Amino acid sequence: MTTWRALYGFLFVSLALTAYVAGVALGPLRWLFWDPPLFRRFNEALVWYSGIPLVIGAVLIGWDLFRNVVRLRHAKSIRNDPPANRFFTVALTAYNDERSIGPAVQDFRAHPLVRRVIVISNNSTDRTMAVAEEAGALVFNEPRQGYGACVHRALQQALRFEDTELTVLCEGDLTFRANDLDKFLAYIPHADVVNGSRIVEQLQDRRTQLSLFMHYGNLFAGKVLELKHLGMVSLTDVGTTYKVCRNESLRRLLQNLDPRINLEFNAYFLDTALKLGLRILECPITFHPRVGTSKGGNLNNRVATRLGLRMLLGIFVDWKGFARD
Ligand SMILES: Nc1nc2c(ncn2[C@@H]2O[C@H](COP(=O)(O)OP(=O)(O)O)[C@@H](O)[C@H]2O)c(=O)[nH]1
Ligand SMILES: [Mg+2]
Repeated sequence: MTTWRALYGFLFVSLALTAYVAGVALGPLRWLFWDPPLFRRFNEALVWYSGIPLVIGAVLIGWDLFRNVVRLRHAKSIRNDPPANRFFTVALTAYNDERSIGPAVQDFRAHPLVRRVIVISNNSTDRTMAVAEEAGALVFNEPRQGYGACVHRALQQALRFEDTELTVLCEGDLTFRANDLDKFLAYIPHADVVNGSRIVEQLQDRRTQLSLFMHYGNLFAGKVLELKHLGMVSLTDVGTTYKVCRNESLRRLLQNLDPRINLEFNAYFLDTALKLGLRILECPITFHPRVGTSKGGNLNNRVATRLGLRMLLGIFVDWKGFARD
């Protein structure tokens, strides 16, 4: 069930608070410099009428909380279904990542529960494919350019192996490490997809891509997505690639995912899975400095802001608008 009322209620509350704070901030300016009567009336109206969206928002949030979420919480249960087969197929995305892909493949291959590592290169023009192969990975090229196309192909390719039930999706840029697979394994009995969260202070290296802005931006977007699926999930991050999926659930999910959605793909993946009623559970993971240059949303705060706004648009409205051929 999608809790649209709570989501839009939050939008109304945000609008109200913005108007209220702007109104209060204008007060001293008026007092100090300039106070024509019309401007004064506008300023007072801004503060006074900000109460309207505030009430509308509170009613909408309350409606979902007390009518729908209460019902969901009553029907709640803990799933405890350990997979019969605990081995992983690991799929790593790579785009001109020749500096990191070798050690990334070796790191995952060294984990005792990893059956194989596959690398999906996305038209890399450097030695990514050769290095991955030398490190012992099965290597594929995805010709459709873009992070979404690369991730979609990685999941599709991993599902072809029938000797594993668990698919790991990760990036080959050394920001994520194989060590965390043990944490994922502890969580998987309770979920269809265990999604890594990088937004855990104690598990971030000092020099990661996550600036203060990106840290709180991801947390904010995670909470907004949670508002859309109240009572079903707890989220603190929308941008991690690193996740473990049960193959039976992933098969169903993948049919509903459009590979043309690009850098917004992770938030889109979570939103779509939740709409299908899949159980998503977050697991704290360690996050390390990137080796090689970022080509994604973590390049700088400006790029991250644009990506964040697009993710919010996808959550509030729809993802279809972001599909690019
Ligand atoms: N941005 C981007 N990433 C791609 C593409 N194709 C594959 N990828 C891979 O997707 C992952 C995310 O990109 P990355 O540069 O690490 O972005 P960041 O995690 O935001 O710094 C990496 O493993 C890339 O190699 C593409 O066309 N664009
Ligand atoms: Mg990365």
